[in-house]
Amino acid sequence: MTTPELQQASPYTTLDLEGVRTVIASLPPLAARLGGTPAEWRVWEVSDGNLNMVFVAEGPEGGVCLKQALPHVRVDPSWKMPLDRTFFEAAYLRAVFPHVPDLTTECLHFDPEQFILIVPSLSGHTVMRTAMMAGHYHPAVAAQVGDFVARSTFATSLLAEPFERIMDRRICFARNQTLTRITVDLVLTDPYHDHPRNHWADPQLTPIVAALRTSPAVQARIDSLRLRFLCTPQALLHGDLHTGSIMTTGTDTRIIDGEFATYGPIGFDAGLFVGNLILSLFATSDRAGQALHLDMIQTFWTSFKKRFLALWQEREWAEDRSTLYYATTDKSTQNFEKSLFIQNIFQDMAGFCAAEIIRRSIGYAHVADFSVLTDQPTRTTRQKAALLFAKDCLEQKKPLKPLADFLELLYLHMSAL
Ligand code: SR1
Ligand code: MG
Repeated sequence: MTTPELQQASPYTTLDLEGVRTVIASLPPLAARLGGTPAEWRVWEVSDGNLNMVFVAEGPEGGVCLKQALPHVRVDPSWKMPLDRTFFEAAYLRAVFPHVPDLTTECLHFDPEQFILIVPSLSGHTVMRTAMMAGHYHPAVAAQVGDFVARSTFATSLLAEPFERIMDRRICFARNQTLTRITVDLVLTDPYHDHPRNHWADPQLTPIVAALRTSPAVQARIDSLRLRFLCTPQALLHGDLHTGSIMTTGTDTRIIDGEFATYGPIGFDAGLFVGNLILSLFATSDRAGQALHLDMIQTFWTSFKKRFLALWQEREWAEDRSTLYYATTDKSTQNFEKSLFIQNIFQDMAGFCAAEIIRRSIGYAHVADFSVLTDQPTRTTRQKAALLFAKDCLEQKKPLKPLADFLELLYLHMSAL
């Protein structure tokens, strides 16, 4: 897939509900998917994220979800933005869908002039964050997300494909610079400086923000994470894997919204997901709910690691060993290299998880999780605990060893709840 064509035959227009109906009616395979006549279809808007317009259209036979980029950030029209993000989301789906058909949606149609992406609708599914805020925690979902991260990243890494294919894909996604800039600024830079986009309502968080900004260890770690994000193209990342980018029925889970896709360190996707689980954990009052969150973090990591290593093992049975980049047949060298590779992903995961907790608490685009806590002192205590956990994570002198040390640090900060 090449980058979007800039000369357009028909000028871009933002769709309304009738425009959505007209677009779908003009695409016979999609119209057939809905069934009936266009007049019978129900079309409604479900825009929920910060950037785009999203609609669902349903007919007697089925439904589709239509997403269109706006020339600005949806929640802030003064923040102008090019339209090409749906191109990258379509390209991401086309790259990963063959490897995770049970865990994401298929790109049914992409219009490079109107920047419209159409996928099957998920009307029986709920956004994972919404489900968790209502107290529905499903450890099985964490296992599925672990599986998704393992399969989507392994398949698009040098462990699975010749470098020529990886390089071609890197060239394509290297153009996703508007959204990569958002990540570099909003996740990995702004919270550590004074910036008008940062905000927090509770003045009791201010001393922690000051401590984050004056801690040399935090600054150094964030600098190194920013470099890793930009200079470690291990695999094609989803790029925005928070719990609002996951829809689930509790049994069937789909990862959506891959518009931030870019090549980067695998631990970035893992870290954003775990960071959002931890934000939800700190916003959860009952002990049983907290225990389920801990279970989800462990389940996610175990599932990711198991699947990633299994895929790696399968690849070693390739007949042409010259296509392998870790080609040694010596088992102990192999195991050593693999364990180092996985440990590095874990280190990245811990760092990006901390950065995600911080940006979702004091930067731009906070999470809604804490809004379930109506008692202000309780909310303050919990937000402070989450931020202090993240700060501690970034300040660790020795790398946190996979899981046990990370969880110990988490337990330590949970004792403030
Ligand atoms: C201006 S975009 C703000 C945030 O929304 C998206 O979901 C990403 O998380 C981004 O950082
Ligand atoms: Mg999104």
